[in-house]
Amino acid sequence: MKFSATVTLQYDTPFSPFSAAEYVQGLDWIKASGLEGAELCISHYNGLDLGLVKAQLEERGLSCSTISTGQARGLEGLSLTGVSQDLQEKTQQRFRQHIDAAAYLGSKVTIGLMRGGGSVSTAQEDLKALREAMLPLADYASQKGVTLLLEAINRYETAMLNSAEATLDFVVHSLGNPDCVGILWDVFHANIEDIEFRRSIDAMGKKLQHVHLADSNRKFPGYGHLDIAGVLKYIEDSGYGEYASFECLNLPSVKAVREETGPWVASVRAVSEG
Ligand code: LER
Ligand code: MN
Repeated sequence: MKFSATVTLQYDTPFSPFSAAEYVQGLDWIKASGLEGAELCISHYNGLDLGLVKAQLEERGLSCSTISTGQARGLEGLSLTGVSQDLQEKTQQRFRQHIDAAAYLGSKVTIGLMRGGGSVSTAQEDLKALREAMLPLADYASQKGVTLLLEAINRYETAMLNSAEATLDFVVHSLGNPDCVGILWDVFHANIEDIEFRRSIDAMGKKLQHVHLADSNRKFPGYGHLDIAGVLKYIEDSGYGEYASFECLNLPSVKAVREETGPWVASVRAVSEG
């Protein structure tokens, strides 16, 4: 298993202990903490020098694990479903740019909140609209050799695809199980929605392609009530070789997140290797 942490390139996020202006320091911190990659939050490509970012990663021997795309939902109202035709087209175009960037960086692309919010009463139509929006993106991603990560997100943030099992069912039965679409399983969301962690991990099998790490209260691992090290050991023992990526709030403090990430990863590695 590889580890990464959130780094934001343009707009600040509560999931990174560094501001966008400090993103190079964020990369230095990831390297010094012994992680393999950065999960890059990219909102848009206007004025973004991706060649520079790639060089900054390479100088440090780091990879980009996945491109986190959701900021543009809040900032620009972009969404694959439930918005005007114009915004849907703009969202398709933005995802094609993310896929091009991922092909260049050798990363994956996340589809999280950009799926749209949906509603419980329109669930069937919402998922049909999501299927229609995702199929052309899956075709494009497949041509470019990029994996799309569809994230299971809890019901307080979207009505669509809350649990691992619902997301798996959608990928397999609605999208036709394309190789280029995997599942992003976020332990914080799973603690709200899933029946049992090991059951989800077993059900997802090889479709599990990325993991987000945060404790039950979205604090740094160890500050809530989840046995995250145990969950990671189970995932690792199932043959998982992709990323586990920190996406926790800066709680209990920025200082704690900065100082504890390296030792926490080292302790998890010691357990899985021992
Ligand atoms: C995105 O990865 C996620 O987990 C959302 O909850 C962000 O708000
Ligand atoms: Mn997440």
